[in-house]
Amino acid sequence: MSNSDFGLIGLAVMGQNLVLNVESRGFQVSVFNRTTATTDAFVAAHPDKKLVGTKSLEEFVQSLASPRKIMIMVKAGGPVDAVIESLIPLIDQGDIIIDGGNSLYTDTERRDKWLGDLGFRFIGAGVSGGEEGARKGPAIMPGGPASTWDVMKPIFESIAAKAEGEPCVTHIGPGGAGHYVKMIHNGIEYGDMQLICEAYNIFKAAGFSAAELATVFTDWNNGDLESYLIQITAEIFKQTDPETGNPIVDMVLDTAGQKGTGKWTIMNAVENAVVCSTINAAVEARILSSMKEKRVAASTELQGPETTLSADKAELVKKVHDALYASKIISYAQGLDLITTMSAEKDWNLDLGKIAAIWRGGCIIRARFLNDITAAYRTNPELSNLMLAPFFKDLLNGFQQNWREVVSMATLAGIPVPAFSASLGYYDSYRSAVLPANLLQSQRDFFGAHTYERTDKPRGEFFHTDWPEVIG
Ligand code: NBP
Repeated sequence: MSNSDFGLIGLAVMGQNLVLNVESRGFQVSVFNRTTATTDAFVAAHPDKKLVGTKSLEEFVQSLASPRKIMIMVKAGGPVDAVIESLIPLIDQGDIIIDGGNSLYTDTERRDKWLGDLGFRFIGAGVSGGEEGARKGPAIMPGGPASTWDVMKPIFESIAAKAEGEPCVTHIGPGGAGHYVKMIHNGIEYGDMQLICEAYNIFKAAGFSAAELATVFTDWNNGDLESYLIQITAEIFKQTDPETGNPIVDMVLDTAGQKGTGKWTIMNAVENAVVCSTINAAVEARILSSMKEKRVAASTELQGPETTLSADKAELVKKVHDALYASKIISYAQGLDLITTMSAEKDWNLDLGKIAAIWRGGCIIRARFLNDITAAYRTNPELSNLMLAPFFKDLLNGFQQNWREVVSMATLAGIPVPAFSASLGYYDSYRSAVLPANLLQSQRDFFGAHTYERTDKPRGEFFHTDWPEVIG
């Protein structure tokens, strides 16, 4: 039987759910997994579906209609190369391989060239939405040749989430652009999660119960902060641990894991001289959280302030709302700035309006305010920084006072707010016509004769001072 419309390799959580999604749109799907017992169990569990289970890659490839459309959904890194190497002798010129995992975009660029040189077609597609998104409609960020995207478009558009009637998938750009944008999506996700955790930590210090927290987050989800992450946070606060009867969140150990996309985002930001301080704070907060034993030991050695947090609860909710929303705008402004910079660097010609639009549904960072981000970039595709779009500028100007009060209040009470304060630091630096870098440049000239420009001379003219010698 060689008539399946689509084939998928890698039947773990994401693969299985994507297969069921594709099948539910009327396509016949062939499946293969390295451990064939998984394939057997999966196909047996869905006897009424148009699935073709295969036990070898040869059988899998033979079961697909031409040109073959093969999606790889295995662990990122070496396994993707291993699967591609095994496929190469079996497939024909013009067949399409799609890597749907969280691959590093530079790996995708390498594979794009490798497969392109051999006459095959390759798409590196970021898929976001976790298990539920994969099953019901993820956001998909495909990169590769536009002509290959045209072939894949009907399937991708049918399986993607829909937002405001538009599918949450678009051709992002050539080569590794799709996986690159997925990486930034994940970096932004890190920022969003950390900002929510800092809001929670302030409320906890102010004596909010889990039930009160559930109410706050439910209310926020009914307002301008509406988003998947705020929604699931409200649900988390409602859950009780069956063993102890305590809120489940109080029973979860405060050490966070990470798989690497946040770190990759930060490394790329530094390489491109773009500030992503909110995401950086989020990555570092996870690192610090993982040092549980060291933190416990230091907690009895290093002193904090005497002050504790006392505030009117309703007033605090309003102030933290403003601090969270303002910091979130900064985080997106930084992530989108990085995309803009890389787009120019790589000549990708990325459309930020389209990218923001596909993040409105299916993915983990889906949020009401992505409608406003989409509108901002559709109105002005050349926007230099999201903070300066009229809608967001007005919000920031309105939020900034409460934002400062929250950062000060938390700092005085010894509650760590690294992402709130990093965001505020970026905001204040960006809006400063004058920064103290005049002193910094003087220091550089002092010890290294690095020269400086003068305030009273045209830019581009460089000066040096003969500084006094310092002994000792
Ligand atoms: P995993 O990332 O846990 O990978 C498991 C799959 O990879 C299994 O099918 C396994 O086969 C296969 N595999 C491995 Br491991 N090494 C292999 C090899 N050398 N050759 C062939 N197959 C190999 O699965 P996942 O969580 O479904 O994620 C798949 C991709 O999607 C990853 O890149 C992930 O980062 C990305 N992603 C995941 C999520 C999520 O929420 N989980 C969300 C978005 C994106 P086996 O059964 O024989 O061991």
